[in-house]
Amino acid sequence: MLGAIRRVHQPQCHTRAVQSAGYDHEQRRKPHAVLGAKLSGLDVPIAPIHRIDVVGDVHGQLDALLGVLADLGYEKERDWAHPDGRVLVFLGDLVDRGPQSLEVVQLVAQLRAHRRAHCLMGNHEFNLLESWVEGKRARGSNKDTLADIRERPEAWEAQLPFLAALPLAIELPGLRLVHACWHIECVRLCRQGLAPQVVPASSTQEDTWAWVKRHISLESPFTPTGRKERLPAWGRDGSHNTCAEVLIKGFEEPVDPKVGKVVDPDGGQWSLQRVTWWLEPERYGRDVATDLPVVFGHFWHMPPRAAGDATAPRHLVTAPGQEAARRSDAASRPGRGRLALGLADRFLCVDFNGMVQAGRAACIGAYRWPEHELVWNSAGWDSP
Ligand SMILES: [Mn+2]
Repeated sequence: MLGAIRRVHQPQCHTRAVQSAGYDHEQRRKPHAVLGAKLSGLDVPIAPIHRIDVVGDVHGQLDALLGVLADLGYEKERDWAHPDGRVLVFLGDLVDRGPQSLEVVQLVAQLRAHRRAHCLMGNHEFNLLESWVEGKRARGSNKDTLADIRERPEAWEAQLPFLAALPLAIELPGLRLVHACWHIECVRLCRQGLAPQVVPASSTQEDTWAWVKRHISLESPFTPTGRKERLPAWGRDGSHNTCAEVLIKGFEEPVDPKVGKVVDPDGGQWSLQRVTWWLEPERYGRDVATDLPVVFGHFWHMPPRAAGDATAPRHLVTAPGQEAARRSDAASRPGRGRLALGLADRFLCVDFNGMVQAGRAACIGAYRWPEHELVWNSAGWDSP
């Protein structure tokens, strides 16, 4: 009975809404066409005892990650405990591009097991699981990691349950965390398929790790063995463009014909580019909530030079031939720093991999909450 209801209701309602959310080709330029349903704010009071550090895309850069963890005050010799009981939240994209994807995954999985961290799913984990477990054609960005999986299968297999269980979203009272895009209608649609695990408060002594866990609002779309069975396949060819993918990949649109193509960090050239959803409220209207800060990664850019430069800027799209300008811009940025944010800084992208794309060192960013502060580290490189 229940199964029959699901089969009749869910796919139809989802397909219509998802198509209008910009998934099919006619609608691709109009992601704002969705009827937004504004999330009601959570009314749980902020407990000042709970303090977190949100870490952006790591992409296999273990040294820069260790640098930023030390800058944030986590103590390696004490099993990565923080003296103030702080907890880390990783925004996903632990793997690919950098030299030590497996070691980064092992460290974050260990941090999670020891209740020092939570971790969301990024598009690189999502795509990796699709190729590794489901046999989907590998993307260029995953190829090195897939080769490493073939070389070190046992070590990677041991991390599969961790990777397959990465959740999609965390909603703390006063803060939203997601890998790429907080799109209200897609979050709502995901909720219908991916009910959050309800974890009641254990006691008044609830620690910060348990408190954050209780606010995971969307769980992983994968089964524990890495199969994508918890979401129906949407999109024209049935293989892509789910609401979950909007949260971890955002939207894309055709590149301006005057620019032609854009170059990605793996050297691939694309005629579609990422939409900077947080900068275009006129296009998104009700689907981008401005009532609470959103911290996300995915849209690699540069660390700020000064206060006022901190709200996520336009995504760094590199057209062929712009590499020299990008390098000189990167050279003028501090490679390591700490910066207090302003009240107007509501959309915060902590993916500073624009530095590595411009030929400088890797740079891992973090957002401290509730201090409302940015911290970043480029593994031994301080200033220009
Ligand atoms: Mn990403």
